[in-house]
Amino acid sequence: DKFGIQEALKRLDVQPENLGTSTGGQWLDSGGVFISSFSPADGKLIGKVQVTGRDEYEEVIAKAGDAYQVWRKMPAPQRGEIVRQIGNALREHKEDLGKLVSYEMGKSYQEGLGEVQEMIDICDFAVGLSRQLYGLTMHSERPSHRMYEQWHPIGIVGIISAFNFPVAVWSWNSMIAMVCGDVCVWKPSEKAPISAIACQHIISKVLKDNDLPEGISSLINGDYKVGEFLSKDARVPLVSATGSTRMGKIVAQEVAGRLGRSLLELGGNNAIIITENADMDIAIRGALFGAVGTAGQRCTTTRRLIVQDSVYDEVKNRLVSAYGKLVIGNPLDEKNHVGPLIDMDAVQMYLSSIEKVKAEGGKELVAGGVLQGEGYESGCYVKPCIIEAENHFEMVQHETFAPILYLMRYDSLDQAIEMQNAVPQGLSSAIMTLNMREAEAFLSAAGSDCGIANVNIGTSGAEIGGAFGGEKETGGGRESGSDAWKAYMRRQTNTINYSTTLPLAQGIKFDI
Ligand code: UN1
Repeated sequence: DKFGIQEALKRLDVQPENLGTSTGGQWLDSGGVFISSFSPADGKLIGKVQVTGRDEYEEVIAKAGDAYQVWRKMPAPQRGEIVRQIGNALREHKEDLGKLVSYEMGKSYQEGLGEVQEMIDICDFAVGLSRQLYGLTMHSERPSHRMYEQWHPIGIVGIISAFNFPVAVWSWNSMIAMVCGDVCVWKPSEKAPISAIACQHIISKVLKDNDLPEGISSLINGDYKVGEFLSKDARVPLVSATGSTRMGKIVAQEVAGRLGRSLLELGGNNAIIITENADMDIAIRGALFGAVGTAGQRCTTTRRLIVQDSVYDEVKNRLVSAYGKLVIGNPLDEKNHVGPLIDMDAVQMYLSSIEKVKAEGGKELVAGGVLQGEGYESGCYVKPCIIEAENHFEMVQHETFAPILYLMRYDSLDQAIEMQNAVPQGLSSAIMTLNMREAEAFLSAAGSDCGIANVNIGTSGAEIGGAFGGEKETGGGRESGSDAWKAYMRRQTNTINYSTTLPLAQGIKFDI
């Protein structure tokens, strides 16, 4: 146990076999089957987590409903105080949790720590927000009337998270929802359930230490069938789901079928435009981290590089040489840059995407392939690759969750922006340029159509303070910072008459 995983698991209260259902007060035994979580880093079993059954789900929802009665009446700044304590508990466990995330998901230890830092940051943000859930006041058209709006909690929020950010994206949702007065039910990815178990232990302790009712933050586990409990349940007014566009379309339809709300953060197909006016050092570094960071498994990963003709060869040569220096291996070993893919299915998708794009005419500049031999026993380590391709290729239009970077050329900036937008997804985008006209054109109404558009920064690695999410097949939802909190509340418009008569709006006369 060279990296101290067993010690970390112990400190995080993770057992070899874990119940998968928790109300935050108690763990429920469903008597059901267990999901095994294997590390893509070394192929070893990390632990098992029991799948939630219908009965335990019912108990979780009942407890959540009861807790909501209490939680919604607690002043928001007091709820913020609880979230502040959760942030501090996460600070105490930052190294252990970062290590577990790295080991279970396969991202580098640095990125694992970064993920826990995002959780801490969102807690701090939510604490401040708990005193800033502002509504507007309006001027009534009627004398001696006051009109204003207030934001109330919405109820039980279902959170379905993905394997690639197994804990941070949950925290964006749950910490904000909690200060808003909602109670949360979390279904983590069945590919990274142990990280969720560890978080649930941390959060349950804070809730218990404060004598709060169980049901404020619950955990359920299993595959899409357990996710369906949430999306089909009218007692869950909001379902926030992160994952593939395919999954999002199903969740959206199920939730819409009962006129619930969904908040979706789905696939990306993010591009960086590199113009002839780019600072090339920044452009290459940004593209490199964007494309190979987290082994290409971020929804913000850079998948397409759209490069101006006159600098195309320079970009190509510098990238090919940088890829040659990448060290691939165990994510917990800090000398490695790139870790494994999540599992063998992901490796198959990676391989078949490369085959398909080659069949469409793509040309490999840096060849892909699966690594074998010592240190690569899990079978999940692949080589980041670069393929010269065209934007309209079917595979280029598609999000493959792997380190495959498509390189394309452009002539005029208009053409580059058109290419950048000509995909079904709309999450993140970037332009590398020192030219103000180019940068502003890219950010204008006729520029990037994505939810995130950066200048001289890659497509990934957003800060929590902004609203995170994207357009088109990315699902339209916004999470995390700015006013994303509004999605977790219901708005109420209040008009109060303190006059001695009853004037009607629009001057309507109605006298008897
Ligand atoms: C995701 O991949 O689902 O902007 C989230 C980023 C991270 C979050 C990614 N802060 O890359």
